[in-house]
Amino acid sequence: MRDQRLPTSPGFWRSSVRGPWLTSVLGVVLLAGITVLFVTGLVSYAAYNPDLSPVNDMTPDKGILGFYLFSWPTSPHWLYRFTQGVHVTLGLTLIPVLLAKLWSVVPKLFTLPPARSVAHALERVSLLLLVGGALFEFTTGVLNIQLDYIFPGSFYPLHFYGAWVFFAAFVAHAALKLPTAVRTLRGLREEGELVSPRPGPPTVSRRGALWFVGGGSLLLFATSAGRSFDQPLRATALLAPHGWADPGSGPGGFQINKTAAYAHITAAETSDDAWRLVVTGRTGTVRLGRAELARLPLHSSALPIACVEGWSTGDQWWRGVRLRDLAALVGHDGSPPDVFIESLQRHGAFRKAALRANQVADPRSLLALYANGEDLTLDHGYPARIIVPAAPGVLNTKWVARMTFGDLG
Ligand SMILES: Nc1nc2c(c(=O)[nH]1)N[C@H]1C(S)=C(S)[C@@H](COP(=O)(O)O)O[C@H]1N2
Ligand SMILES: [Mo]
Repeated sequence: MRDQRLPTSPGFWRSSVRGPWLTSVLGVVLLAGITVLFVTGLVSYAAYNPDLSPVNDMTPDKGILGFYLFSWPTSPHWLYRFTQGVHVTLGLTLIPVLLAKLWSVVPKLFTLPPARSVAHALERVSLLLLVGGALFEFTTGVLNIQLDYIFPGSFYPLHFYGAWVFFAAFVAHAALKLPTAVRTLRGLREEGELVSPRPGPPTVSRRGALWFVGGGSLLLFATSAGRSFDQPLRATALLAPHGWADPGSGPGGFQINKTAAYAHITAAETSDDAWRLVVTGRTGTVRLGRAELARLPLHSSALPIACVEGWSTGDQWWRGVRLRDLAALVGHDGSPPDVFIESLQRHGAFRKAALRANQVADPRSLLALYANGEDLTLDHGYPARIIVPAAPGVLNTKWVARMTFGDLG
C-alpha cells in the first residue's frame, strides 16, 4: 500500500460521507440544472439578434455554433426577464452543489497511474475539460454579474465558447455515468473507488451533508432571487450589487444600469434646443424635436427592463411613439422593416443596436418619452429611449439620436 499521507493513496481520503450515493445525488441535480443553464444561456444569445447586424453580435467568430439562432419573439413580454432570471439565479444556486460534487470525487483527481490505457487517458482529459469548463463558466458568470460587465466585449465570447466546450464534456460524462448513478440511487450500494478504504469517524451523516449543501444553495437563492423583482423584494438580493444601489422612489425609481454621467451624456445635448431625433427610411429623413414627437399619437405599454446580468424590474408604464408609426413616417407602411438605433452616447458597447422587423411591428414597442407618467429621467434615457417587449435590456437603447429603417449598417 502506498504511503497514506499522500493524496495519491486511497487511504488518504477518509471522509465516510464520500461515496457513490452522494456523488450520484449531486450528479443528478447538476444534470438537470446545468442543462437548464445551457439552454437559457444559448437562448440569451439568440435574444441579442446577433444574426441581424454586426452591432448586436457579441461573438462574431461563432461559426457553426450559431446554427440554432432564431427570431426572438416579443411575447410573452416577460420572456427574457424569465429566461435570464432563471439563468443567473439558478447558476448562483448551483454553486454549492458544484463544489460539493467536485469535493465528492476529488480522490479521483490524484489516482495513479495517471493513465492505465488510452481509453482511460481520454476519459481523464475529458474530465479535465469538464471540471475546468465548469469552474470557468461559473467564474466568468459570477464575475460578470458582480463586477458589472467586467469584460465588456470579451465576456460574451469567453462565456459562449466556454459553454460549448463545457457542455460537450458534460454530455459525454453524463452518458457514461448516468447508468451507474441510477443504479446507485436505486440500490443504495455504497462500494467502489469513491468509498474510503479506512473511513475516519463520521462527523456528519450523508443526509446531513446533503442538507448542508442544500442549505448553502437555499441561502444563495434567497439572497439573489430578489434581483428579478422590485422593492421590497429587491432589498433581499444581498449578493447582487444591483440590489444595493437604491434606485430611489417616484416615477424614475427603478433600476438604472449606466447613468447619464457614466455615459457622458450632458443636459446640454439633450435640451429641447439641441436634441433632434433623426429618422431615416425609404422616403428620406425627418428630424423631430421632443415636442414634435410628443404631438404624434402616443401609446402606453407596461414592460420590464431585463438585463443579461439577471436583474430585472417589474413592468413600468412607458408612453411614447410606436416604432411602427415612426417607420410609417419615413415610407414604411404596412409591414415595417428592421431598424438600426444609435444613441447620443459616443463611447461604449451598448450605444447602438439593431431591432428585428417583428420587434418594430409589435404595437407595444415604443420610442418612449415618458415613464410612469412623467418625463423620462436623464438616467433612464431622456429625451427618448427604446422599449421592446421580451427583449434583453441591451436592446432598449437610451438617449436615442438616430433611427434608420430598412438598411442595417
Ligand atoms: N445608450 C445606452 N443605452 C443603453 C445602455 C447603455 O449603456 N447605453 N445600457 C443598456 C442596458 S445593458 C440595459 S440593461 C438597459 C438598462 O436600462 P435602465 O438603466 O433604464 O434600467 O439600458 C440599455 N440601454
Ligand atoms: Mo444590460
